[in-house]
Amino acid sequence: MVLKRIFRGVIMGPPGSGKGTVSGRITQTFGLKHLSSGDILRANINAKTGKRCATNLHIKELGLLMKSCIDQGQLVPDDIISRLVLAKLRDMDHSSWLLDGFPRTVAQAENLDSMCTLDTVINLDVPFETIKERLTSRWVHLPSGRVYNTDFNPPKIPGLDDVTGEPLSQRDDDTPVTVTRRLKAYENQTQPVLEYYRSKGVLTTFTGTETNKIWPHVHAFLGKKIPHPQQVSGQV
Ligand code: G5P
Ligand code: MG
Repeated sequence: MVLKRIFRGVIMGPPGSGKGTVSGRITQTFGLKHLSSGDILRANINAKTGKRCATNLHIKELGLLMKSCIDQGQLVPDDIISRLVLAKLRDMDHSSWLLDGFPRTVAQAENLDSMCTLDTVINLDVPFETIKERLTSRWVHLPSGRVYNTDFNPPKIPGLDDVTGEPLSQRDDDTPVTVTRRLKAYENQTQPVLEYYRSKGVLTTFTGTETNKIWPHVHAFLGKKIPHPQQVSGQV
């Protein structure tokens, strides 16, 4: 019997560096589960702010708090995001996974350390100027998190998701002012996390301006860590 090895990975990088795009390729190639903290937050906001019942007022307020942080380009408080993400990871205990967008502060990294040991942390290092151009032409399918770009990877039919045919939308936090704030938050709060993982010896950085040029290097790197998709347990 072949023993399936559980793989634990994190993908980091500034907003718009291609974490979602590269994660999609990694999960397809290597059969890992993908968990994006931004997608979890947006799903929670949709669910919570939609509730009208008075007894759920605190839930609605929590949704509004998360939305207001995201819309202003600020990080959601550590305790809220850690609780949401760690709960999802507990449900995926027997799966191999790739975590995208978490941790974003040293406190979040310490919370993650308290529940698992990471095999690798991939850091996408893309210049801020490149990122600003990309985000204004990004379109997303909110229910699935699938990402498009009118220049780089346009949908087959303009404005519609390739898989479901549902309409695409633009994220409220992709305006130039909010993107600048998100990049500032990344510099101040998330860059120290890179140092945290570098000192633990698990960080590998991939530098470039084009995902198609970065991807072969990520692919080769992970290929050595995860030789065959069937050896990885991606099932829940
Ligand atoms: P998110 O949702 O985690 P960000 O800001 O970290 O958001 P984002 O914007 O989702 O990151 P990405 O995933 O790194 O970007 O990039 P992507 O979507 O794959 O690519 C961006 C665009 O570029 C797409 O249109 C893609 O098609 C295109 N593209 C990719 N490669 C290329 C290329 O080579 N060329 C070109 N031309 N285009 C390309 O977090 C959102 C908010 O949630 C909160 C925060 O408020 C955050 O701001 N949040 C947290 N708060 C606290 N702690 C946490 N851990 C939190 N996580 C989320
Ligand atoms: Mg993303």
